[in-house]
Amino acid sequence: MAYEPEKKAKFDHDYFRDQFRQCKQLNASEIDLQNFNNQTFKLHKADQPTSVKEICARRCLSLGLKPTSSWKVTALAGYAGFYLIQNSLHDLAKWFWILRALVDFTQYPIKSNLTSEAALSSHRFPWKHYDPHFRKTKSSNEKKQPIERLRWTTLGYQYNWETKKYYSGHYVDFPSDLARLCGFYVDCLDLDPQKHYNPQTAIVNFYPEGSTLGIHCDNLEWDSTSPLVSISLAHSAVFLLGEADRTREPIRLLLNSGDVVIMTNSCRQRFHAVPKIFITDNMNKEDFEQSKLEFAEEAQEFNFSDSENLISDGMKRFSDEDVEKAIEYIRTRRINLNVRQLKKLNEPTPSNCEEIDPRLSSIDGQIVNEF
Ligand SMILES: O=C(O)CCC(=O)C(=O)O
Repeated sequence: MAYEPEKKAKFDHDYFRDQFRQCKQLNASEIDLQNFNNQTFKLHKADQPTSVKEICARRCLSLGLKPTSSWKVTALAGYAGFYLIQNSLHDLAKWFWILRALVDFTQYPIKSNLTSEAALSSHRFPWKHYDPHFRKTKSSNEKKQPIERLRWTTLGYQYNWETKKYYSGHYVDFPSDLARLCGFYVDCLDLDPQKHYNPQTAIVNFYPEGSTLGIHCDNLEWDSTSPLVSISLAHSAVFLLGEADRTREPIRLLLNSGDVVIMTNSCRQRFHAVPKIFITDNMNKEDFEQSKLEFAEEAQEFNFSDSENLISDGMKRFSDEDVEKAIEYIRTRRINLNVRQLKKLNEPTPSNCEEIDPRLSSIDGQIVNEF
């Protein structure tokens, strides 16, 4: 990804930046969030509905998905290669991916904005060290816990935000369940007729209320035409999608929990950004219990054994404590799983993928336990 927020624009007027600043000021109580996307949909909705393959309901549910017939897929006229998929994930699947992001996708050796700071155990295993009640019992100017300062982690090939390079020497296995889910979406929309889709890297973005993601385009992967699959979880965000330059106003969309965006081919060259997080979804304990019940009822109909169902099986490894902590953590946060393919299937690692990241390898020393 290439960030250029502060770079002086090479054109007369930066319409993207104007819209970014406007959206940053939006106030949830003054706007109609339910109808936020209507104007964009009216102006740009493609004439032809995007077709989604009909896949048997059992296969969908095995991945925590609703039948494809109930998905709402929007393609926008004038924005080829952009798709918004709504109503595809079961509520329990949203919880599963939130827990997976927090419990599993934050752990060393996965790199994050925290691991560059120090070899402290609390920075490398911020979830384990997270105490959701910590701030309530200490004075309000107490320092934030590491997990509260976490902004991104990387899966698969590790990306260095300073050198803007991927490093093969820091490869962490890409989660196969996430690859399966993304592959399923790509297949359902028939975006990979040659069956080359193979995600190898992801950035997990953690957005506290008030945070933003600057204007950028995702074109640093060697294969920058393959579908990029982006899954929104917990609270909502305004997503701006512009052109390959910034001379026209971007369109704006509200992304809610469970919404999936796919950007493929030329759409990968478009500038985009997240200027605003809205606190919208009340994901609490009752909501969690309810989604567990509903999912179990549906799964029972199909007589799954646990190992046949990604969600029922996967949920087993999260403790009650993980769930309690996650509820507290996402009270004011959004999470985004941003999955990419780095290189074409069976291609060797490109020569411009450096072996070792000097900045990260220098901190790969012994872990210091803070507590
Ligand atoms: O959070 C989002 O929805 C978008 C994230 C994104 O654009 C990125 O990670 O490159």
